[in-house]
Amino acid sequence: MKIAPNLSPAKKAPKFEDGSSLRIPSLQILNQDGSVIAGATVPDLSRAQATKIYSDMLYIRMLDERMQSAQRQGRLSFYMTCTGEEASVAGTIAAFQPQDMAMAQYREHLVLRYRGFTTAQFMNQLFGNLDDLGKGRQMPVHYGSRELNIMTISSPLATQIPQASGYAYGQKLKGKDACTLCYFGEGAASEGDFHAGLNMAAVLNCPVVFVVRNNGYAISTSCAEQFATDGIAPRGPGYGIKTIRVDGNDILAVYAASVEARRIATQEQRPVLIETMSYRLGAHSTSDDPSGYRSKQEEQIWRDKDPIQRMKNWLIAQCWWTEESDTDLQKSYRTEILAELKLAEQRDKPPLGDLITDVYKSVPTHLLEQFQELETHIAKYPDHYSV
Ligand SMILES: Cc1ncc(C[n+]2csc(CCOP(=O)(O)OP(=O)(O)O)c2C)c(N)n1
Repeated sequence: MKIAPNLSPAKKAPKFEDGSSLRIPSLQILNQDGSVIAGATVPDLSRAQATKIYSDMLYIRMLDERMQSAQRQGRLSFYMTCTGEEASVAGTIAAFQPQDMAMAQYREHLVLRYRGFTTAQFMNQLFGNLDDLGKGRQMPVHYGSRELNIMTISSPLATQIPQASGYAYGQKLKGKDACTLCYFGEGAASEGDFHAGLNMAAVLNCPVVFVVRNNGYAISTSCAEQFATDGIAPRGPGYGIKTIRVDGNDILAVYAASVEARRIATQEQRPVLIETMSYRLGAHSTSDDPSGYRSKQEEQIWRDKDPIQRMKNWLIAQCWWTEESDTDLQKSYRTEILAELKLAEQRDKPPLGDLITDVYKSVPTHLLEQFQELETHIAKYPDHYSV
């Protein structure tokens, strides 16, 4: 829906708007103890789907713990965790359909898990081995799966945003019951691509749902240093985009908003912006140390709002889950992850020649020359290379 500029004369003295009157509240349904807030509407969620969502959140927490340790042990070069933000990712992806395209930033591996990416597939990518779908050409955590409709991660911030608008425009032209789900952090929303992508989606009425995970920091830069407004949500209406802000640690609030967002995108054929308010409990990546830019007290405040604990409390209150089933599941996930980790790190690396294939139909001369130089270099310093 387009709104024409209001040209009616303002009769009073000049009045400037700075957006301070537009403060968007956060939808919340669950209290931390798992009880439902008085008057809140609980979304329709079956026991099977609720326990699947919860199990996947738990799995990613376990995976992140194990892989963070593996990196510290020197077995893995790099890793990024989703810790603290699991509900923001699980509650959104669960409301979408397998035919919907998902484009993520890098902290949303729960999307892959939810759609069926296996532990072996995670490990093969992380170790860049022969069975990695990306043939070992990407840094760890740059997953992707054509089969699961998940676009491969690329680290330059916000590039996926205009791509998502364009992809959704294609879905619109094809008239499919499908939309695009696009994730990014609040830091990425400072990139020009954010503005280009959202404006394009609004003007062309693209069926795309943008999910901005507001986790408080862009590496060491806090929200207070990133923007002068009330977060990212107020920007949505500026583009004519239906927007909602949710408590990102509240699985029911995230899910309820996402179900409606998908309905708007596919049935009304227009974009939606969801801002999930959460906190990155871990470091930005294994190369970061948050003790240099934030306090332990601040972290503790958010640890007390843990999204996994909150959902567990709700599941137990529903009589859908027990502490015993929780302990058993954690144990089986740990065993599976460790076993696959050991297999993946021992698997051979892809052939070096894979480096220059796939992008062009036939390998161009300049790449061939670079590859030959590389081979000569490796032959000269064989001890430096394990390939
Ligand atoms: C274009 C670009 N600029 C800078 C970086 C370096 N960089 C990587 S992650 C990051 C912070 C992103 O923060 P946010 O979008 O809030 O996501 P979060 O990591 O908090 O999930 C920066 C600045 C980059 N990858 N790409």
